[in-house]
Amino acid sequence: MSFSTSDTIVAIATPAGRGGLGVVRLSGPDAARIAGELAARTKPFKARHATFAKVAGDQVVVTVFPSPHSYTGEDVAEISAHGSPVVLAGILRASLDSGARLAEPGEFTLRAFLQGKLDLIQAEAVADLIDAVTPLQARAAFDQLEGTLTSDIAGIEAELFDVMARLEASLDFPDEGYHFVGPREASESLATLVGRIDVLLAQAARGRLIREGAQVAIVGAPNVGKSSLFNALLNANRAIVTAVPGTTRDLLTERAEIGGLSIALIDTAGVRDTNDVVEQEGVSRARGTLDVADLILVVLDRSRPLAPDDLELLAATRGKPRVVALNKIDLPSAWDREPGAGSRESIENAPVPGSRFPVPDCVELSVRTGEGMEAIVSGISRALCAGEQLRDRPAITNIRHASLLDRARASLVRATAALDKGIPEEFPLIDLQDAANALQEIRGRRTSEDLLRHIFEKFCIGK
Ligand SMILES: Nc1nc2c(ncn2[C@@H]2O[C@H](COP(=O)(O)OP(=O)(O)OP(=O)(O)O)[C@@H](O)[C@H]2O)c(=O)[nH]1
Ligand SMILES: [Mg+2]
Repeated sequence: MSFSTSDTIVAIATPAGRGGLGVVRLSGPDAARIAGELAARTKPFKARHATFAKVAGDQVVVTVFPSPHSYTGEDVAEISAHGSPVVLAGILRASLDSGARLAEPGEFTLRAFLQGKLDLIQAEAVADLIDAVTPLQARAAFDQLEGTLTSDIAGIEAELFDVMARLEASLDFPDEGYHFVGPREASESLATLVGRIDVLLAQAARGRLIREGAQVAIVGAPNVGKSSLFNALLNANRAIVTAVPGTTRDLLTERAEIGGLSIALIDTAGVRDTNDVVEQEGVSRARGTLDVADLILVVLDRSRPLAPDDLELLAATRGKPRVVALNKIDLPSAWDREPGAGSRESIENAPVPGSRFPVPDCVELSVRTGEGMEAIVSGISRALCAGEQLRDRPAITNIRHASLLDRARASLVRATAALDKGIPEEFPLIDLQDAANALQEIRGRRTSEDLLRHIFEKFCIGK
């Protein structure tokens, strides 16, 4: 990744493959000159006007955006051609021959950041927006691109600087016997800032879930209908379903969208003791998901009495985020008929110390008839969001932002405590400086090249 902006970069900005249109984008001091050369023009292009031209044997439309009114803040030329990989490669080659350099992933957005068109929050939001697979992910990223989080952080930073300036002034003019800000007043202002950070952090878990999605594992004894539920949630006939217990042998993972969340749904082998080595491996993988999944969907078959395997899974998932699905309610219930062995009572009294069976997260279901499917979907999203509404978009979705906010908060709390104890200003000021640094890092106003490299290399080429 190059941090120089003195050369002109070029890339195909549209996805690989054939399409109606394809766009080649140039950015840098020579962008307009190169576009002019490719189009064999004698006059310069009119700024921000779509101009018909012939480039590399294709009919194209060229638009030149002079600095600073462009995506990168530099001179930009966009060449819109027919979406043929051959044509686009020809334009790319001609641009390189005229002196452009191939852009690295994210380099256009990096330049926008270096030119001050975007801060780091917004640059990261560009990548999130491109990667979004659910509308909620896209909206949360778009809010950040629009600058909602930027202005929240900037507001906190500005107030922090104000407190710091006044504390420093008190320090610099000790003889005046005048405090620009008393320790009490300073500590109260800082407590307000901690409150504002807390509001942002409160959304962080949900925000991360929206941005990164969650792993949901479907577990249960053999033949209870795990794969059937997996297929139903995916709306696709992905996993093999048969009446033979032990059908699924391996983990199957597919992306699904549930309640606006992007989810990695995992189907697992039915858990039971078996002598079959292949199945044993499947069962051990199934058990392994209990430790890694964000949510466990425990499936029970209500048409047969609870077996020791069911009880074992209920015990193993107790206390973890889980939803219990009672499947096959289209069949007569074995639990009503046989109080004792298979009744709900026996789940509640499953041989595990601690809490009762949590009835609220228990959903009755028939994958065969579809009854209860809506309840299971809302049960999953409720369990994942711990009851919070997913409709509103959280400002904090990115773990980098959350951890820097955590650091700023901790420093503010330390400074507040020191002020309250009457410790001389220079000590709390060290903590306040650290809080300020953390806030500045969020927006990218203090960043190492390594961090920038790390963030921008995840972009696609041409962005
Ligand atoms: N009546 C009824 N049968 C169902 C229902 N859901 C699944 N089944 C049937 O139960 C049998 C087992 O279904 P699967 O989805 O393969 O069960 P599984 O839990 O994945 O089984 P293993 O992979 O062997 O652990 C199949 O014959 C399904 O058609 C349901 O809601 N009602
Ligand atoms: Mg299965």
